[in-house]
Amino acid sequence: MKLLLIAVLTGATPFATSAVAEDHTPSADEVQVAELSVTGAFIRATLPHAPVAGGYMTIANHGITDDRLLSVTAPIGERTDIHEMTIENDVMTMRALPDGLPVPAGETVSLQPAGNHLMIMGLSAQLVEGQSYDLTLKFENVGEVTVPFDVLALNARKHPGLQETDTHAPE
Ligand SMILES: [Cu+2]
Repeated sequence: MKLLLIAVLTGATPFATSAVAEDHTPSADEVQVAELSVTGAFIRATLPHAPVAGGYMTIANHGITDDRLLSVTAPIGERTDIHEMTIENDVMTMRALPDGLPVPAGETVSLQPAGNHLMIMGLSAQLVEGQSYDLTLKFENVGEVTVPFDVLALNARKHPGLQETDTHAPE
């Protein structure tokens, strides 16, 4: 597996024009922090004035220590919750995970549409496909890591750059 190490980015403003030309093609680059790796991070684009947006990614824990995603901060939202999706009486409901999201040793945890997800609330701007925002993830064990989230289409289901790991996934 190709590992691409990305240094933790510092304080990039969402709409700042960068002197350095950047490749904005969604790449699903892997971001590593200690034994954790985050891949396929994306946010769904929003309609104008939409108050919330969903964020998705895959977190793999290659270590021998259980970890936990405690909190997330986004530059374009007042607050970001970690939501769990459950089905109660045939109705899909979501609720914030008060103790964060467990990432057990040796396991891979996916946040995906119709499943657990990040919910960015109080959006300060419309999210447009092709943008990218740096979200800061705080883990109990490995600490903070900044991960670029590509803004994909309104109905995106997965990051196009993410490698297929399970071709037999049920639909
Ligand atoms: Cu939610």
